[in-house]
Amino acid sequence: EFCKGVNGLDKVILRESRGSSAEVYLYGAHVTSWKNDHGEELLFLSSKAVFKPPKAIRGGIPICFPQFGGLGTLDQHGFARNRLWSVDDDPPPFPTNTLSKAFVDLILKTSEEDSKNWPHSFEYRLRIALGPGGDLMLTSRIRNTNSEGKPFSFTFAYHTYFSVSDISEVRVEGLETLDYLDNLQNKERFTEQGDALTFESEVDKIYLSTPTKIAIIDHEKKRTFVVRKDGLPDAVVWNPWDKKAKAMSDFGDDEYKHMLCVEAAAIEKPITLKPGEEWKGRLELSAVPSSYCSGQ
Ligand code: TA6
Repeated sequence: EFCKGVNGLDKVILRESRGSSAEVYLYGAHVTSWKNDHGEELLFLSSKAVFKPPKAIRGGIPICFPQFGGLGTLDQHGFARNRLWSVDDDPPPFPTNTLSKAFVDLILKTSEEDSKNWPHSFEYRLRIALGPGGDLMLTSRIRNTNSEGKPFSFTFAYHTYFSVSDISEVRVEGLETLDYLDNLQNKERFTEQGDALTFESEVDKIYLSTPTKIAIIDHEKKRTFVVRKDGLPDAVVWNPWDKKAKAMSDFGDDEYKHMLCVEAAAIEKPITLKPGEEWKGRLELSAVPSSYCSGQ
């Protein structure tokens, strides 16, 4: 269902038959809400988020493309999250495993403006879908449409902000013992300790060669988010904590207590596409009762 969101920005609301829902702005193809069938909001969206281009919306699932972070010549996290996407009314057939009646297909193509900073032509098609059990599925297909034979490389992340009741009661399973680059220590490489991650201060780590499944356990809510990913070998874990939170104008001083970013990404090894080649990056989020999921 198409409607107007904050500041009159175009928004699509997806509703699944058993009651789960999601909302996505055409601005940035930005998912800003994902609710379970009890109407509980599962994503964090800052109360101070600015819905005003070209500022990225603070929260939900920003799309970081064609550059993650400040690693290259473009603005932080590239430009996809700062652009107006269009509805893709001629999508190529998506794999059947995105079976869903509640979905929207969006597309972003090269613009004159962006070609100045990123001289490549691409088509980025994104399908956002709600599965029968209320899972949220994002499928990105990025194709190199350069005519004069130039390959291009990019880094990528689904910069997902999960809503948690209390960050000090959250555990992350699936990243223990892995190597990571620590953004707080000059991106130096370290190895994670042997048990689940817990949080008591600012964290900004890029985990490398991560498993396809990561669990985020919210102890208080007895809820586990399960992140499943395909084509995305890395995972970023970020919480700004108090000092950085205060320094962000579009982020409440105390909001760090109620969010955690776990981002399915491709960063360490940029993805290179020859003309005509297409990359697919899939993210599937589910929220299950913890009693069911802990230890799995
Ligand atoms: O995902 C972690 C990170 O790269 C952090 O370093 C922090 O900059 C965060 O992204 C938010 O970036 P943004 O440009 O959205 O403020």
